[in-house]
Amino acid sequence: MATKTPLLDQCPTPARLRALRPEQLRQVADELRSETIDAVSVTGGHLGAGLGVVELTVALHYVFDTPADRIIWDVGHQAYPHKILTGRRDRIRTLRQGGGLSGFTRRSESAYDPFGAAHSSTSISAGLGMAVARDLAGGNNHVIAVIGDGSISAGMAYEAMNNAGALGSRLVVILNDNDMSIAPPVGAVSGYLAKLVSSSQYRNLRDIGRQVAEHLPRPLQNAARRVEEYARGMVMGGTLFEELGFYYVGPIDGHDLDQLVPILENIRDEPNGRPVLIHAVTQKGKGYAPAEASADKLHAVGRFDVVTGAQAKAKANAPTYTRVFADALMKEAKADDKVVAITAAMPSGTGLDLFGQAFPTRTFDVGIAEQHAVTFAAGMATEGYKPFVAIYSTFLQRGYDQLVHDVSIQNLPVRFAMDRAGLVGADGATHAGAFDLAYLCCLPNMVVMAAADEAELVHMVATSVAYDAGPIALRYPRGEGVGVEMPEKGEVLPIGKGRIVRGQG
Ligand SMILES: Cc1ncc(C[n+]2csc(CCOP(=O)(O)OP(=O)(O)O)c2C)c(N)n1
Repeated sequence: MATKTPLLDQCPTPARLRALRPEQLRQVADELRSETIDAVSVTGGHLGAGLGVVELTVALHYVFDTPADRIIWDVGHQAYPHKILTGRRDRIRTLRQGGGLSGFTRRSESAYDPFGAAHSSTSISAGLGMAVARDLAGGNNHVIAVIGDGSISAGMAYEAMNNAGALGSRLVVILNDNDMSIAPPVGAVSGYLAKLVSSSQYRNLRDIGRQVAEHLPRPLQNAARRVEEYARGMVMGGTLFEELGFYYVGPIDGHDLDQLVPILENIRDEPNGRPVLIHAVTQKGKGYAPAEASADKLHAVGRFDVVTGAQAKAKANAPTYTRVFADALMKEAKADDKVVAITAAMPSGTGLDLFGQAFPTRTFDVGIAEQHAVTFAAGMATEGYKPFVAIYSTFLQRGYDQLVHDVSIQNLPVRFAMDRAGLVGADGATHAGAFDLAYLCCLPNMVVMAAADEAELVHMVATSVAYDAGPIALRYPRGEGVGVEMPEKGEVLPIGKGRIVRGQG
């Protein structure tokens, strides 16, 4: 363990955390942050997101009665500090190792993980289900969903908010707005959130409301709330979230425990609950200089040196399949101006960051919106374009009816580039590209190709550019190729012809 953590040592469970005085929480957060950095330096994994929610994690477990109160972390990649605080500190250096802790939340791992995650944008739906179940059973616990500004770009989040507003069940949504997805966030909602945050006049008036709330005894806090509502009405009119039926609180500083704790207490003690959305502004990678300085805020890392932030990188013997795909597609796109590329918030993971530099007007990052990505591609295909939808095999599952109904049944020539096909290692079962062969091969009109090596991948990219008769998918694994000699140019392969390869002995 790198640094001394005297207060964190006293908090093996949230119950012990709740015995501390509020003024001790700042130190707990600092210790929790350094413990998170130290653990991830040993295991690798998601770092930036967890560092951004350290204060939120402390405040939530301090104010709410977990695990009876449910905290649902969207995606779950930011939950390492939560794991440290909820009885798993002794195993935190087994994160993402065989037999160790999952890199995401998992129900079987802890009572403090009420919902398993890894694919994004499920938290509000799951939380609403829990809230409604509580109401039916006559319970009175709280349900809190924490969702990032990237993950709130997905359709599912809006389906859930739309329903929550109509049902009026008591549910707390915390929008963790760090102005980052893995890459910078895209789209109109991201612009809208930035506008909310930058409205400083609004913030000043809200601060008045907050100060009043802090200094008055409980019954008078309604007056404080009226100040807040007045402020909101005067400056912004209703926010999008209010139009959806939520009580909107924010933007607040998600690293300021003196602000977070009283606001969460106010919401906890609100007798006539309804859906509430707290807009917390945070900084991804907060408190660790190498993370704050890096372009992706160290979203995901290998093992690293805590002092320098330098990551241990194994020497590559061959280019990655992702890189080979991107290079091959760029070559094809130079020769054919109908080739366009689509990613759902994964430009670097799919290699489309490179494609985007070469062909910015022919590259579309649609946000975390796989369903939309597939149908958007289908629309482009109807107009004679050759869309390549580059999505990890596991995330394409999100767009399955779009694959069936919009692409396959209409026999539209959409090209699916499925990265991370097969097992993916440390991310575990939720990220394994295990099902694409089963879910694609059963569809009408669908051609499915699997590259045996990186040279074959180049030929398959060329084949899919040339193939206009219907949908076509190519799958390739995570990581490096096998080191075969690379062709100068991709060749169009005959469809329906395979190769039998036998191993020795
Ligand atoms: C359905 C789905 N698509 C893509 C991903 C890959 N992914 C993991 S985290 C992430 C970014 C999430 O951004 P945000 O919610 O803002 O959280 P932050 O990492 O910024 O805290 C993405 C795209 C995913 N987990 N699930």
